[in-house]
Amino acid sequence: MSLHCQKSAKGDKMNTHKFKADIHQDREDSEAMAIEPPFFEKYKAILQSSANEKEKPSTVEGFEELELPLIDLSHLNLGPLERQECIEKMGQAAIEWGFFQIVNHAVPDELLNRLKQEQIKVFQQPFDKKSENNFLNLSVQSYRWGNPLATSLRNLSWSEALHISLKDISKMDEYNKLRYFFSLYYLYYIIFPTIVGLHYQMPSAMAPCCCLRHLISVTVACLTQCAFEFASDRQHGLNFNLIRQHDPSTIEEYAEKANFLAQRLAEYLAQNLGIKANYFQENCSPSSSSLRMNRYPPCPCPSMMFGIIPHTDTDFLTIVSQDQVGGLQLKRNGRWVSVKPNPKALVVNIGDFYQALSNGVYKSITHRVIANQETERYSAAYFYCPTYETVIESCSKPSLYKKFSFKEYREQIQKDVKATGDKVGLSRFLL
Ligand SMILES: O=C(O)CCC(=O)C(=O)O
Repeated sequence: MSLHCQKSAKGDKMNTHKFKADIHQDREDSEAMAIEPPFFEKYKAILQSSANEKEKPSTVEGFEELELPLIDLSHLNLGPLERQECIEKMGQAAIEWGFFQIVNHAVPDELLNRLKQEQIKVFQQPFDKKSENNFLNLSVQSYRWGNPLATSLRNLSWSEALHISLKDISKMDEYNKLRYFFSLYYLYYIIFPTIVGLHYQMPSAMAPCCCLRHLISVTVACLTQCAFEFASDRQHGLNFNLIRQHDPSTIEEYAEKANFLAQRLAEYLAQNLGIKANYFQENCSPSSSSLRMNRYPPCPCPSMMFGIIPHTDTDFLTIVSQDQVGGLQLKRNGRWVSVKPNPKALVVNIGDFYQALSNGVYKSITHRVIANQETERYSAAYFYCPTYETVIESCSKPSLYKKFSFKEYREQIQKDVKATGDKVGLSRFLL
């Protein structure tokens, strides 16, 4: 069954999309769309309700495109003066924009490219596989799409995501570890005996026996590897493939680098506020943070919905790696502005917890991603978070906010989202 988004004959491309329930079976379409989540099916009721037309969000008017303040992290390694200037510039951006971009961040382009390839491989799998419990050995909530709590045109989103808690990345890596085991097996039974044999110039009488042993070892190693690959492909419903297509170690490598970078950025930002240097080391651990890989498929009706709905981030700070398609927007002085993508930069934004910790000095800014009719977009957001028990308290007095733990904050969000469809966020904790 599919719902089609139709353009009126005369009207403006962006503003005159009309939805019509056109329910039919279209085999070719559904095969081509096998990877896509069933957005239209899910949003059918909201889209069909003409009353909701009035609620249409304004996502396609001409937005001003701005370059975020640019922080060159290589300046941290120049003299003390340049270092201080760089840290102050970062603080100023966190105060005035809540967003900045960083270059010379020490995450190699090559790794970012590999991460994007991993994302493509993950999201190009059939929707049925992606939404299976245990997809990539992760819990069922890891793969997300659309907005399950959408109630109106104001909160429809056209994107899918794999949200990976860092403590789960190693689960994704189980297959690789077994492969590693087989490589060791190969090394032990094939390479070592060959080297040792050559080294000691074994008597020629023993050579046939040694060859036979090698042959059997190679065969056993290959067959075991094949059996393993086959079993894991079957488990994931994939076609048997001798070379596995998925490499979770890239994701782990990126997450490690992003975590290191996030901690350093959080510490530099803390210097401007007099927060003690080891605050983040004490309260954050890599396993409390998460990586969200996003895919924004081309959206037939970009005037009707978002890529991601407006929100602030529930963390200390977020590091975003995005491709060059664009679509990220932030609210600045009451207006939506588009962030100009920079191929050399990562985007950093302040989250709710840093706003609370800094007593409102650093700003957790509402942002969103607009949907794109033609081009698919990828991004990866690393959310730097404290442990669940960490109590967040303003660093100066009088405090704007009550102190709260991450756990309390999360529970409040869950309640609010259920009751109102909106996260509400920090304003719940204002004194
Ligand atoms: O895709 C982007 O640029 C931003 C992603 C984002 O805001 C999120 O994942 O929460």
